Amino acid sequence: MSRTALRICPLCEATCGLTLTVEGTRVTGARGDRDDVFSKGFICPKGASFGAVDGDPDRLRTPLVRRDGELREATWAEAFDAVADGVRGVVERYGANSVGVVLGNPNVHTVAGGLYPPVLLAGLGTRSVFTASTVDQMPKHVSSGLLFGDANAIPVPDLDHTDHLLLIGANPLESNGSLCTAPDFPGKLKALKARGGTLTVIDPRRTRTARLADRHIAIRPGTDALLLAAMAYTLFEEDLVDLGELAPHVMGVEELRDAVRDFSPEAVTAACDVDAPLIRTLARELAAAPTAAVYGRIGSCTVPYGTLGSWLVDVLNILTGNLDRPGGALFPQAATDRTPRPAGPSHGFSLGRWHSRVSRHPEAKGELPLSALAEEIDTATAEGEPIRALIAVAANPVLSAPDGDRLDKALDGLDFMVSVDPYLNETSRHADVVLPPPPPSQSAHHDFAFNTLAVRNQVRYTRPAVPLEPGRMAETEILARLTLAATGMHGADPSAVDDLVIGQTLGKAVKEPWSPVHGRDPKELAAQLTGENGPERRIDMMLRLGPYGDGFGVRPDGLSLEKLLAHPHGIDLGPLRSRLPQLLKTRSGKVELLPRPIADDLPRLRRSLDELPDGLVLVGRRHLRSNNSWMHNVPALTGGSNRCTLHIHPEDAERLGVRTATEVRVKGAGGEVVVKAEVTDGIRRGVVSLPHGWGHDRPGTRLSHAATDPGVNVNQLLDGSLLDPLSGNAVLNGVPIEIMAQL
Ligand SMILES: Nc1nc2c(c(=O)[nH]1)N[C@H]1C(S)=C(S)[C@@H](COP(=O)(O)OP(=O)(O)OC[C@H]3O[C@@H](n4cnc5c(=O)[nH]c(N)nc54)[C@H](O)[C@@H]3O)O[C@H]1N2
Ligand SMILES: Nc1nc2c(c(=O)[nH]1)N[C@H]1C(S)=C(S)[C@@H](COP(=O)(O)OP(=O)(O)OC[C@H]3O[C@@H](n4cnc5c(=O)[nH]c(N)nc54)[C@H](O)[C@@H]3O)O[C@H]1N2
Ligand code: SF4
Ligand SMILES: [Mo]
Repeated sequence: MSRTALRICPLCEATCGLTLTVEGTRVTGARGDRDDVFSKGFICPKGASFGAVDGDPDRLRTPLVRRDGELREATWAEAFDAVADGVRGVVERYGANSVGVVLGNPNVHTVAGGLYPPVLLAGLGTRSVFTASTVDQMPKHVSSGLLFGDANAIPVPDLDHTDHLLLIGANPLESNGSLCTAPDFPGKLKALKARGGTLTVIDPRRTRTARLADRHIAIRPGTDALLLAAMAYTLFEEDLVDLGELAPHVMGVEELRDAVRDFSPEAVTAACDVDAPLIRTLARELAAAPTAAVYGRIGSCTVPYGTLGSWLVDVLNILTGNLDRPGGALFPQAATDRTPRPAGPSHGFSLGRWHSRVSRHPEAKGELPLSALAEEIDTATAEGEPIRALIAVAANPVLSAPDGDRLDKALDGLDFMVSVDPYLNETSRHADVVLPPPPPSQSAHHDFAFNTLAVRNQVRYTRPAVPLEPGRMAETEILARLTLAATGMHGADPSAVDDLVIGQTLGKAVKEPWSPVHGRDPKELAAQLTGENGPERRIDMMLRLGPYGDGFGVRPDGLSLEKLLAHPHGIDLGPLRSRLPQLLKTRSGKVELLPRPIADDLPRLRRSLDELPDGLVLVGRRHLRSNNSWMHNVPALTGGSNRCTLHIHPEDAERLGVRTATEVRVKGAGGEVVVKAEVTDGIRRGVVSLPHGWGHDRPGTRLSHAATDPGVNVNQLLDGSLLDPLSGNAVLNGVPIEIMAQL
């Protein structure tokens, strides 16, 4: 007997609603949910393979604890005892900063990852915090923090309404979009063209997205900030600056004009390898379009000028009056966002409040660069203790962070390590305790992060599609118990964590004059919360306090968990709307167009004009049927064109004596790999490309299918020293390398 169940897909940022077919406790099929208010039936090959991903026989079923050097199956009680001993021992001997925490990408795809890590970090009080953000979008957080005073205020292109999209270093036809949650991104680009709009793609590779574009510009990697600065220059020079309704909310326009005066199209043309007249055309088109949006992603962030590039993306949106207006780039408003407070000056955004111990990298958003994790573990300094215990949640930094080999060794030297991970993989094999979450079908789902980045305001929640298997523990409970064990409260009831957060949040809300619950009794409010467990009560609280909430009875038509559960396909909250100046949290209460740290970093960009690189550089790529480091174990999603090969242009290949399927040795500052070449004119001359997340050939892992075609770890070519200085973000694109054909 089969039945169906709804489940929001957690496999990429598009958050499509799926209808699963369930037989017994097994997911045997998945199709797009046509009634989903947001995704309306869209599904991609990964979502269609949900059952295979969910039912992978290599997923761990019980905790593992290291005994006599070997990871062995253990009970949950034994595992948490070991965590409490391991972490508390290190805290007591060496202090809180000697416990490192690494939070990986899937935390933004789980309810547990949204709710518990903040409590864990606050309870531990460690500054040794590393996340996937610093190999990804930290430059965007920093530029938003500086421009708008809020690192999480990230404008998204209004894909459904814009007339002109300038897309930089993103390949949504493979990735399905990022920092822009849009189910059927490909369909939205086609619709843009069908309604007469234009699409320009800037990418050193002729990607599937580039092939859809009206214009593709194969820029030299790492030089987008120069190109964008030259566009800003052109807008000023040709008198095309028009802030429109934004004008009263923006300061620093004249200072900006001055700051970009060295970056004329003629000055940057050689560095970018883009003709100066074309740069002028790009600027004019942006200014002339009825509405337009500039959007940059991985290729614009993971480069030496990542923060400057991310800043310039929004600068162009602002100078052309496209920020915060329909058809331009807008700020979403999620249902679980905090209650909007009245507009006005706020505390602003600070950078570099402390520094990493070894290389003195500044913190950003409370995090240190993931690139520095290896040295923070393996290097002793006079300033303090190295990291001796590590808590890794949904993170595989051995494959995803720079200097993979060094990190692989460093993890072996830790006194204690715990991984919350469904797999025994390249990173978790080093752990002393592995705590496996259940497969996604057995977890509830809500997108805390991606709803703040979605092209339409909407809210959806799905309860587990399949009951928890006997012996399993929900990931919410795993993280609650881990938090208790690591912070000296081992053994307490996990709901204590939720009650603590609920008490604190309501206690604060009743004191805020703009809150719908101002002046009420937090205990009375807490007693009203519904839900089957702690995480659901917290979601109910967030919804009811939020911008669309029922305000605990003040707005009876407003949102609550109960109301959301009555709408299993979600609730549409309408198109994105203008939100300025309300959301600004800068000290001035305005958009600060030329913040000091940006102005201070511009001379570095200026100097890059004189440092034209010779030699080959490496960029990354993604494949539709893959996802970072953890989906190569699913047979249905591997093979075909989804392989770890080195893309190289025919002219470079010929010069180097390389042919398709030739083995080549690739050498970078951090190490080398040997990999098969794939000659293609889909990449520009002087640039080669390797995907990340491969290298599944290590002993002690349990990834039986991935090991049959392991690929190589591109991140062992990096040495961790190349960073965007403002954000600490790793440079993963435009990295100098050498290659030799293997004889
Ligand atoms: N060279 C290069 N390197 C890159 C990139 C690049 O473009 N080029 N991209 C970077 C980017 S953008 C990112 S986000 C990072 C991603 O790198 P990571 O943050 O390491 O994330 P993933 O590889 O997606 O998965 C990490 C781990 O989460 C586990 N996992 C899967 N599902 C769950 C779950 O439900 N719960 C838990 N607890 N664990 C789960 C997986 O088994 C895996 O071990 O890689 C970065 N590395
Ligand atoms: N199928 C699939 N989907 C995914 C993922 C996945 O691994 N697989 N990962 C998810 C994650 S964690 C993220 S962060 C998103 C990322 O989403 P996207 O940013 O869309 O990801 P990519 O496909 O890596 O696209 C980056 C593009 O930048 C180009 N590029 C490289 N260097 C430069 C440069 O210097 N300048 C310019 N202009 N372009 C450059 C690359 O050639 C590449 O085509 O995707 C998410 N979705
Ligand atoms: S596009 Fe992303 S969210 Fe949608 S089905 Fe595919 S993997 Fe899942
Ligand atoms: Mo990412």
